[in-house]
Amino acid sequence: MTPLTIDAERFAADLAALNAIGWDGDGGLNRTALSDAHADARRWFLARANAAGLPTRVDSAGNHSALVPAADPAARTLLLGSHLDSVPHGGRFDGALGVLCALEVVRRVHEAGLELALALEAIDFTDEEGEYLGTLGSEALTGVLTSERLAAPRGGREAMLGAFQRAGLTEAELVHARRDPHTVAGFLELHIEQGPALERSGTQIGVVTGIRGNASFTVTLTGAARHAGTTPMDARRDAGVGAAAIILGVRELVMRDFPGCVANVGDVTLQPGAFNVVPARARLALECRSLDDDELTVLADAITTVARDQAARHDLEIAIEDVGRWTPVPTDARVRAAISAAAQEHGLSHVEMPSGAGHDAQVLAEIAPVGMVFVPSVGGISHHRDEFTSLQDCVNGANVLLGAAIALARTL
Ligand code: HGY
Ligand code: MN
Ligand code: MN
Repeated sequence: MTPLTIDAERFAADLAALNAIGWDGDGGLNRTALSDAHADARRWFLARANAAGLPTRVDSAGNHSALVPAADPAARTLLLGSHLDSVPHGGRFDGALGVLCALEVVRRVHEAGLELALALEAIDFTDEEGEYLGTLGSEALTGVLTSERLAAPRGGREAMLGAFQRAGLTEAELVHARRDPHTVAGFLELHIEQGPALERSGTQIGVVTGIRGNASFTVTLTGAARHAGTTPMDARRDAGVGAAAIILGVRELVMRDFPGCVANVGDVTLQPGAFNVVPARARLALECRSLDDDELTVLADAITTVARDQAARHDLEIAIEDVGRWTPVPTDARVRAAISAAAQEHGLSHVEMPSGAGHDAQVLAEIAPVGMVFVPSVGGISHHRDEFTSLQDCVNGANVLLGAAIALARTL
């Protein structure tokens, strides 16, 4: 029996329309969480769902959903989705492709009039990328969002509360987005790989085995502002030099002692920030990642030791603040099997592989079995305007998501 497939023409038109929302060409995609462009994309999502005759819902964490109820009103729900927010100057496929594929899956199930044992829900989670918090919407839905996290969000508390206000969200209401875990049968996420493996091996579908964990910190170094022209080089407490020493020291540590891990300093701000003043303060946005939780702890400790040693060497005070920790998680064998079977059914090559990037799926794993479908990223590029996945690869992924969702709605 030929498997149900998506409406590729409608899907392609929707992908082009969605890609344009927040796209500024040279600068890439600027659809950061709770921005105007993000709100435009979310309105577009609801409108497309309504146009297909699907009921929609927005919860108190701003998660946006399109629903296909099951015949039995007490049926649990299989969630499908990802995130419409992007990093600054990002790409058009990260997250957005997963939301569009989920929308197309629920539209096709609805149109085909399939009677499934589970309700289906295409969901767009709020602030996955961490403009403010990181996986905010999925943490609110699973109930793992804590007041400690909200007290020290990666993007700054004032900025987060301001964004909430503009978006009509309130911190107090976030907790009401929590779902009874017994109502969630599972979570399926389609995502671009964001790395080079599938393209290099010429494989069409990635069946994700596990998702890397992440420990994020802000590191603040304090030295002394001095005249850059008159202060002897050996008499400076230069926070900028300390920051550079930490960046290089962390890279050296990870490449020498943690081969399967990564670390990144994605932002450095120096103050007062003038040509002719020795920097008194440096703030570093630092993260590190591992597929194993114990290793992540050892890695994070080793990195903070390097930071403290370099601060001491450069006669700087140091403050290190933990601003987020995402646990590495395995995907569920049943979900992996359904994805592999769907790829097989569509005659698509597929391979099991880990995810180097973090995803909402690793948060949903706290309450339900999860799985991820990867499609190839051209050149392995992501979080950049050149991020690209071919239309055929997108359609392949959506068809696999459709097949896996139908199978899981009968077996989970
Ligand atoms: O950082 C990540 O891995 C994801 O893009 N939020
Ligand atoms: Mn993503
Ligand atoms: Mn991303």
